[in-house]
Amino acid sequence: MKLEVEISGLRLRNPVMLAAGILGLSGSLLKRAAEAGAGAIVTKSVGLKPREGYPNPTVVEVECGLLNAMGLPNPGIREFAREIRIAKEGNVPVIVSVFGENAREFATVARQAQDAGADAVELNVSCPHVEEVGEIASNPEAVRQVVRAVRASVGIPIFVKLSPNVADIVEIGRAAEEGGASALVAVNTLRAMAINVDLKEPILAAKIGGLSGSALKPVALRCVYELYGAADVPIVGCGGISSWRDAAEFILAGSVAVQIGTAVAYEGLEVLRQVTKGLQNWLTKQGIRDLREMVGAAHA
Ligand code: RRO
Repeated sequence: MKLEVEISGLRLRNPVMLAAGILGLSGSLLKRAAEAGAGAIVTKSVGLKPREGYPNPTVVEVECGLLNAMGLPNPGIREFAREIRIAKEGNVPVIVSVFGENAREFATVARQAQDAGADAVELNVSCPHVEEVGEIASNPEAVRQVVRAVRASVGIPIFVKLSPNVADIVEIGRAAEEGGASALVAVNTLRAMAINVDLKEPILAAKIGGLSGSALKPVALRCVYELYGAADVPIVGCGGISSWRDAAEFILAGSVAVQIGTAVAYEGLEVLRQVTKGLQNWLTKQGIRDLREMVGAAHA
């Protein structure tokens, strides 16, 4: 029985990836995710120059998930190159999440990520609460231009991480594909907030952040379902996945692989292997030899 998937030439031993952000930018932590069974790992987003991010509090737990507004903290791609090399010791594809303030900057960072050994890049056009970056995701022309610029500057696969905070995700997905995306990742976090009733003020220092975890799952699943068939490139599901059943839903909706983020924060890295094993048992019980037979099966 085959759990291996190929996404635009990138071979994954299983379809369960570590999502961007959750383990930050430490190469050795990312390597541990590979050792814990991930099929591929995605780094936290990295930009051209070092960036501090927002002051605390940057994360708050709400009843149905996690709210974060980290504000893209990162050491800049030059400094990060060393961590990419360490992450690669895990022997699974390392996908470097990159961002920029414009198409040129995206292309420069992506090129440097490629030079440092990235197996693919994931373009973060969808950070929900950093204006210069988050706005790209709701503008199809801007998405097309960013992807086109990156396509002209790198030879590795380009994943584009889409936002759920848009009226028509299909229009944005198609724009990414037209620009030269190799795969679409659906989705980043949902714009959200929490208020401290005693202090009568927003809890996050940035006031508005992104919601991840179980509340996001049905939204993300709908996004994958809508994109399937509308886009020819593979779709990777992301949002509130914490069990093999969640992952199976995303596969049936049309994703060839899934990314797990918040559940790693709650349950640890073991969740990666648990989800993979669960998927394996599911396929065995259904008498299915190749996971790919299940991709999009809910559309029949
Ligand atoms: O760093 C962040 O605050 C952040 C990013 Br880059 C993102 O893409 N999504 C998110 O929820 N937080």
